[in-house]
Amino acid sequence: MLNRLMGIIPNASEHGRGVEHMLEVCHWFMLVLFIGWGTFFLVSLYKFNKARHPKADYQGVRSHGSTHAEFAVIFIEAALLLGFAMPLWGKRVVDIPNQAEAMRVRAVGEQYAWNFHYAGPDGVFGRQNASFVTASNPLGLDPQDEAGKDDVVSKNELHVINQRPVVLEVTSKDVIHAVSVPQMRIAQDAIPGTKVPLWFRPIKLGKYEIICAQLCGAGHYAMRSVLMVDKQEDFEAFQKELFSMQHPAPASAK
Ligand SMILES: [Cu+2]
Repeated sequence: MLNRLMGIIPNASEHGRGVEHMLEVCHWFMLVLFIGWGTFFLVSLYKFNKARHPKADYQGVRSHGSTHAEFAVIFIEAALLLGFAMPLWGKRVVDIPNQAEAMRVRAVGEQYAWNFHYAGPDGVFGRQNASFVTASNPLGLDPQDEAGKDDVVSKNELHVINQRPVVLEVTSKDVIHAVSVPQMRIAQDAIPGTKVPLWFRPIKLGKYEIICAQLCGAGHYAMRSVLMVDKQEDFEAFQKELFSMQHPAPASAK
C-alpha cells in the first residue's frame, strides 16, 4: 500500500477510510505521472541532444500523442475531484449527525491551550459571558445559569466514546487557531466569533494527538492536547471526576 510507504499515519475514524482511499488513488496517479514525466525527460535529453540535432526543428511535434496524454490527465483529475473529493467533503458538511446521535463538545482555542466544554447530562451548554472569565473559569460560564450547573470544561484533554459520533463546535477566544487530529482525518480552523461544526466517528480505542495547525503565536509549538477514545464507562468516570473537581459539594465550598 502506497499510503503506508509514504508514512501516512494510520486512520482511526470511520470517514477516514474514504480519505485513505482517495489518498491511495492520488498517490498511484502521482507515481504514474512521475514515471511518465521522468521517462519523457530522459528521452528528451537523449533524443534532442545537440550532437544528434545540431539544428532546431521548427515544426515540432507532429503526432497527437501529447494532446491525448494531456486530456487523459485532465479526465483522471476531474474524476478524482468530482467523483471522490467532493462527495467526501459533502458528507462532512451536509450529513452532520443530529443532537440525539452525536456527542457535542465545544473546542475553544486560546493562546496556548485547547478548552473542551461538555454540556453535561442535560445536553445543554450553559450561558457564557466574557465578564465571568477567570483562570478557573476560562470559558466564562455564568454561575447563575441552571443549564451550566452540570457543564464541565477540560483543558488539553478531549475524551470521547468509541463508536459514537462527535461533533466539535470549533471556535477561539483570541486569534485564529486550528484543531487538527491527523489520525481522525479532521482539521478545522478555530476562528473567533464563529462556531464551526467538525465531526468524526472514532472506531479505535486509544490515545491520539490533537495539534494546533495554525501558527498562532510564540507558544504555538506547545499547543498540543490529547484525544482519548474511551469505553463508555471510562468516559463517564472522566466526566464524574471533572465534575467533582469543578463543582465542589456545597459543604466544602466556602
Ligand atoms: Cu494555536
